Amino acid sequence: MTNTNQKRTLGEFIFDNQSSFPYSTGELSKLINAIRLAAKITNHEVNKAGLVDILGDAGITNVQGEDQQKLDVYANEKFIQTLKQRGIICGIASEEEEDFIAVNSSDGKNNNKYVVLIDPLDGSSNIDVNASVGTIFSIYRRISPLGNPVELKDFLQPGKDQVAAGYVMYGTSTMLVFTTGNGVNGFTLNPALGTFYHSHPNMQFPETGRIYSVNEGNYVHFSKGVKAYIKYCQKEEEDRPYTSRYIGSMVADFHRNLIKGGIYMYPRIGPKQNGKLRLTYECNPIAFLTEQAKGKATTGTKRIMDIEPTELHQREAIFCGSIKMVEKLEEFILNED
Ligand code: AHM
Ligand code: MG
Repeated sequence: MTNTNQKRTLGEFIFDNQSSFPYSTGELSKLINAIRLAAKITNHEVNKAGLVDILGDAGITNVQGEDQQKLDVYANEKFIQTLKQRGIICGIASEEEEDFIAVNSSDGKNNNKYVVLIDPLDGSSNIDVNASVGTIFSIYRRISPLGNPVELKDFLQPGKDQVAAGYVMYGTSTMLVFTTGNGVNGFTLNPALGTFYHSHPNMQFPETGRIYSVNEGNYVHFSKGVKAYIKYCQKEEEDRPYTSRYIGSMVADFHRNLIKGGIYMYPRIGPKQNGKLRLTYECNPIAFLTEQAKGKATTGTKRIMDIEPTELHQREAIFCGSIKMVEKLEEFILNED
């Protein structure tokens, strides 16, 4: 067994790397620290979910018209509260809230420069069956002037302007994986000590892989190119058929593919529909991590991080993962008749 004492803690990693964080004034470090704290609080609740009355439907519907689970509500509150209280952000937007939340100081002004967009508990249909769920976050510098109230445009920046992004996976182990634009690093929580250790340095997608992850129940709605690519994955030829693996929890599906090599797909479901996943809360942070891990993230025809968001809860199709697999999929989409 590896001695965790030999590994750096997340706190040590942040301290050692502070100078390589964009603009390095220490605020981004504090922000990552606040996410670490909220992750630990949420993790504690997720871990004992089967024992207490927190499973199931909270009886409220969120802005997407979906039932909110009690743990969704809990995680949403904890992340917002923790980030607000630390005095390091000027605003936060959550997948579970209709509008962004402005964070003001007591004088009504806010000189903090960062905004956070967060999906507090993604994959919530997995909660009641004790499968992995995750938190996804994305951090930008505000573009409105310091001291002024935060504005919608601060949250609607293209993914390429992110300064940091990451996820927490509440799985067999709890992990925090993030990037500040200098590669992707993963930290595993030692639950006995309550400390994250640097278990996965410099995570990178294998150039290619043998796993494809998609909800094939939606097959009938996919475009011809996507259908043809799925048939290609299933064909007995060279190193195929590939293996189909789909948990229905983006963080868990993405994390597995990052380690083993693979492609995650949530295509458009019908010609008039966008995908299911939200550009700002899910696609952009995952795309930033993908590119930092030497993979590729696209809508099929366009780089995810080049899209200019027009609304907070906008949905997009996404294909991400090992570069060669994503490029092959793009070929099928380009050549569909
Ligand atoms: P959620 O934000 O409502 O939890 O939905 C997002 C989740 C992703 O984690 C997952 O990849 C996808 O929805 C699964 O959707 P589906 O059940 O349609 O395959
Ligand atoms: Mg989600």
